[in-house]
Amino acid sequence: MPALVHLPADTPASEVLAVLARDGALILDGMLAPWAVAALKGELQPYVEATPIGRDAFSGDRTTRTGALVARSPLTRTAVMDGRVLALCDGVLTPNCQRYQLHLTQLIRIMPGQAAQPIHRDRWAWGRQMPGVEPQVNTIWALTDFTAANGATQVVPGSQVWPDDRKAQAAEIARAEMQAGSVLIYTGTVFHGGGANVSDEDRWGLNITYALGWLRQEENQYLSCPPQIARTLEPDLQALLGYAMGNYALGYFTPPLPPGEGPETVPPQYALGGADDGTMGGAELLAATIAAAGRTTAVAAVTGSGQ
Ligand SMILES: O=C(O)CCC(=O)C(=O)O
Repeated sequence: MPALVHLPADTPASEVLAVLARDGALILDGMLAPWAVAALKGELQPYVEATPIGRDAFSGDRTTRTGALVARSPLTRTAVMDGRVLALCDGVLTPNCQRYQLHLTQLIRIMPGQAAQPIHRDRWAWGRQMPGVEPQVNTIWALTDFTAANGATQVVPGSQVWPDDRKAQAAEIARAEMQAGSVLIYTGTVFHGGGANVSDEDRWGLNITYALGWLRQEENQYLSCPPQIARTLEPDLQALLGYAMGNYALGYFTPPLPPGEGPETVPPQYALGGADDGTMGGAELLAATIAAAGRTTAVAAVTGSGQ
């Protein structure tokens, strides 16, 4: 059976990215101290206990999934904004977008008796398009120890280069066994799935994922963390939720007011009390768009195409 690489939490991002590029997944050990794990669990506990079990065989009939964690859990916000994880998002996602975004927050509790989840790719949420573009970076923060018995995530190292229809054999599947406070990092393209829980204890994993800024989010952050809550958060987190322009002219809105009573196109942060800067995304994004348009015009002049 293959094993996932374990690296210490303070490993430089460049080294972590090299393993992620090769294997599609790895574990960062010691990301949270025991007291921080206990505090996070305590904050999430009332919501987790009140969460009904999954709705279908894929989400798990002995699994609970608790969301809206940016709105509900201040300590989850710290995990979402963890600089060590964002450095990995910078490396994987920024080559293909101006801004990446929060895709999902979910406490996944796998309870005794849960069967193994089908092995899948998370990127299939968007269909089978965009081969060659990595759309997603995932984390699962272990809030209990993850063991082969209690449902440690199944991961197929190196499978990010497989065709969609290849089925992993048992001997190709690693288990993300790790201590509470460690974090499984994996891409949206690597094959993986929740593990079976054949123990008598719950497995708690805090799943926080990030995606290219021009894709639809799995957890609708504008509804899970609406403006009245988002306005209390720090600006970088607001932007990660989606309360910022994703690119030039991507993500503006118009306050639905009677004629003449409000501005027309404004950036999302206007809904949080921010200023309307009078642009469609700021000078930097405008300059990038004009430069790209210039390149396109030059190519068209040479090739005679309109592309
Ligand atoms: O909880 C896990 O270990 C993985 C869950 C998963 O892959 C999913 O729900 O899509």
